[in-house]
Amino acid sequence: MTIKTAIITGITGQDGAYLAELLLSKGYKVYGTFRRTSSVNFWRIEELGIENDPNLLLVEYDLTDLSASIRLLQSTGATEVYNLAAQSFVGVSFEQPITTAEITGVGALNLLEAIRLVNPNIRYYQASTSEMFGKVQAIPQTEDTPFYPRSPYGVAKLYAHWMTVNYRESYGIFGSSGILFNHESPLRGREFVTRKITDSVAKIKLGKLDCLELGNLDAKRDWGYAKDYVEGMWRILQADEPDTFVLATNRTETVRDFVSMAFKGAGIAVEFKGKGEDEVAVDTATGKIVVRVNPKFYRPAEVDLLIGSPAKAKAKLGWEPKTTLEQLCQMMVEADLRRNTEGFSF
Ligand code: NDP
Ligand code: GDR
Repeated sequence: MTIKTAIITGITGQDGAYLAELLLSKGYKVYGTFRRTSSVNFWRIEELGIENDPNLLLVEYDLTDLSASIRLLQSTGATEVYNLAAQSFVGVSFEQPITTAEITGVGALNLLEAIRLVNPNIRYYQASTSEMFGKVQAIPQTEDTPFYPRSPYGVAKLYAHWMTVNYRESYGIFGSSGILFNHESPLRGREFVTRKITDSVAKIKLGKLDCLELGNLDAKRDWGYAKDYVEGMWRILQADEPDTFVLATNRTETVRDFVSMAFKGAGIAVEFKGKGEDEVAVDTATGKIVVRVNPKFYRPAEVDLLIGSPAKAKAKLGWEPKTTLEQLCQMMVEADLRRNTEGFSF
């Protein structure tokens, strides 16, 4: 039996770590790419216990370099490429729109060009996003819903998405796109709202923080569990034909709802009072304010409501999410309580 070889760009990120764990469990040889920085951080693959797996090879690589992309494909002989690398934080994309375009948009094109030049039989997965729907044109969003991105990140991802479709149609490359709605986990970066909330709730519970500051509490998101979603990525590349698939839970909740759920998970009941910038959440047992709104976390343009239909993925790939939002939130709160108790938290 020949061993399958895959490249995962962005191994230091949330999805890269979970996907590597999945592919290793399926017997793949995995090349995981990381960027050269003054202090590379492998805490996620270490937390999953896969950092010393002999089938996981770590390769230095930057998505913005076409020649590096070509050499990456030549030197590894991979037959599947999962392009997860990106400047993925929507808020930062307003401050660094050009960097975001170069990494998140043109970076994907570098890989597609490298595939075209080195081995057009490579299967390519593009990490597309519900942020491409932005100002939503239909509820729920499906593969046929028109796009209307609301951030430089969303626009850059839409470019990469259409390039994937274009390389499929122009050159017959097996380029598939997963339009994934928000997916979270204990490995989520702390700049994203769910993990910011669960980490802060843990610190408040342990007396290490008084109050959590957030931006827009009304934003509604369709939140799933990252480990369920990387299984969907793999299925997308095992399909008979390249295609585009939405992965989502078909349930939407506000940021405010997630805050209440996280405090409940830590045994604290909260009540929201006031409106707009004056809204706060109060611990009903102590009367203390534990959440405030800080407008510095507002975005110049917001995505108000996301809810996706995974019907096509279910019908064609047999994929559906397995983890409820309550289970996901509890898992994240418990992981952050443990880390903050042990005095270690990334
Ligand atoms: P993360 O932000 O956790 O990880 C992004 C990864 O990309 C990191 O490993 C990062 O490396 C790497 N990276 C950034 N810039 C470059 C570069 N120039 N060259 C090479 N690597 C780079 O994202 P997630 O794991 O959450 O998401 C994975 C992908 O899926 C991303 O493309 C994201 O945009 C997309 N996506 C995510 C969703 C989600 O809800 N999580 C939903 C839909 C799409 P470093 O550690 O050095 O910064
Ligand atoms: P998002 O995720 O922008 O949907 O992108 P994020 O968790 O950053 O924001 C979700 C919503 O919460 C609101 N919000 C806050 N967000 C952050 N980060 N910090 C806050 O303090 C805060 N307060 C309120 C935001 O305004 C927003 O409405 C994520 C990323 O993983 C993308 O890469 C991915 O493509 C999409 O999910 C799907």
